[in-house]
Amino acid sequence: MIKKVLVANRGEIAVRVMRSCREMGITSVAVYSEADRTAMHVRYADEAYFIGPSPSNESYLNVNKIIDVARRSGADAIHPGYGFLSENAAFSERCKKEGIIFIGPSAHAIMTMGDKITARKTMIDAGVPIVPGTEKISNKKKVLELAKGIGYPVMVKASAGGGGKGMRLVNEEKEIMGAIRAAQSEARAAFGDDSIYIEKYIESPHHIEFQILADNFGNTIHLFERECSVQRRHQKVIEETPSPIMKPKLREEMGNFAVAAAKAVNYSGAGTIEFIVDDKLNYYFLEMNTRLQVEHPITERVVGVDLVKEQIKIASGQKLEIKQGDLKQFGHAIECRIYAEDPDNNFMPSPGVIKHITEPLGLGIRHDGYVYEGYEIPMHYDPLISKLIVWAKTRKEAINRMKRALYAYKITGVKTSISFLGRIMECPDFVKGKYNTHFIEKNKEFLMGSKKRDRKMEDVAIIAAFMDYTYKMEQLEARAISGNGLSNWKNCGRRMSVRRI
Ligand code: MV4
Repeated sequence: MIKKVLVANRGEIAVRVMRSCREMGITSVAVYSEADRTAMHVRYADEAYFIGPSPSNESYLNVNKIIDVARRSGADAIHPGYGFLSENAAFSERCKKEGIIFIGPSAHAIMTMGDKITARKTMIDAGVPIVPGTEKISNKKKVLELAKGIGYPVMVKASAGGGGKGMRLVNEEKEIMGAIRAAQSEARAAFGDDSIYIEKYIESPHHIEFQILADNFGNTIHLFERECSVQRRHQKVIEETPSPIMKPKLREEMGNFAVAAAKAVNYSGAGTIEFIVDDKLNYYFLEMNTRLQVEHPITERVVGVDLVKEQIKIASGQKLEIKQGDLKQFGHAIECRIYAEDPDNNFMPSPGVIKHITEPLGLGIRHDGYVYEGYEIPMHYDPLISKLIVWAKTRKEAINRMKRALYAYKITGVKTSISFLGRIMECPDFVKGKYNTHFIEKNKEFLMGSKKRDRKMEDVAIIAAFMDYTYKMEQLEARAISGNGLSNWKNCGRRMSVRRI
């Protein structure tokens, strides 16, 4: 059994992982950069080691420094969290060589799924449906023929890409050569690999992903779906489970394909199979994320499983105790990602010192964060402040609970996305569950509140407050004049004239 875990991450996810370690009686080891000397994960951990300058390349991404801390601290395992080294095949392999347990999948699984062309081939062999498209484009003369066969519009995608990088939409034949050149040079610069392929463009898709768990004895289960279609520039904003568009038969089919996808790479640990689903409920494998994801808590809440605990148990060589047939979804969970950014200024990051924070509390609320009053959010990393997760028996109650929680959540010192998230909870398309990946773009008039819709409400509030104030002042003054003992010190004898409505 694992006794000591080095958490090679920071922020809310480092704290999240350490919480499960503590419950399991496992000692946690933090690593931290210059900017993170006062960070919560350092305070929370049982031990903490400095690993260098603030830029991630010189600290959280420095494999040698992290392996060195694992050695010095005597950690028997490393949890990579999400981002940073979590999907780095070379790091998984290096841990293995050093005799340190990597809490995650093998280098083989990471590599196969990280290369989208190889992943597509692997899915075909496993019988998992993929988006109609090509293999690697090697002969540019054949491109026009291949694209015509698929039918426009098509997408040109980088094999090393994912999360929207190295991707181009092509509406008609005359655009395709330019799109290929653009995608290739973007991919070469970002990944050092300019392999590309072509896929049919799915018009207004849903992004639905399935959580899976696999042990090292051939047992693989899925923990149902998460609906992740509320996103902005390939950044998820809100996730919920169950998906409003899911049906029992579809869920079972997709869940079985998710398990087959994981088995095809001999997967070990927690992973996610992403599907793209069109408006006729046709679904296609898009990619696999070989890590614990940001939005994992909604699955934990509705399915009743601690995914980090399961990751650690699997990595220490235990068999999965959970059977597929034992699992069911109970109620509804929604997660809002709270970012230090300014929704009224094109979501510009807003790093700075947290002056005040009041976190929402009460029935059905989970708050995964790491900031405290006086803490300065560094500009070097992701501006995620926290994740607000609510649970209720029904979707409608969960939305009302999220509204209540967002309203109670106060942060000053930095700009946050809290009010923007509140407007999503009020947006008719979201409330009805009728939304796809174009939701934010489609509803931007409604959601960009403080410039349009909300400004009106704010004005009404300001006018009402002023009327209330002047009314009270007038009463006070009236009392002063009638000689009740109060002097009219505030008005210095000036008479306020107010028209009461
Ligand atoms: C697509 C697509 C439509 N058709 N592929 C975006 C991120 C990357 N993971 C894949 N993405 C997409 N691939 C085909 N063939 C539309 C998207 C897409 C998208 C996917 C999931 C969630 C949000 C998205 C937002 C815009 C585009």
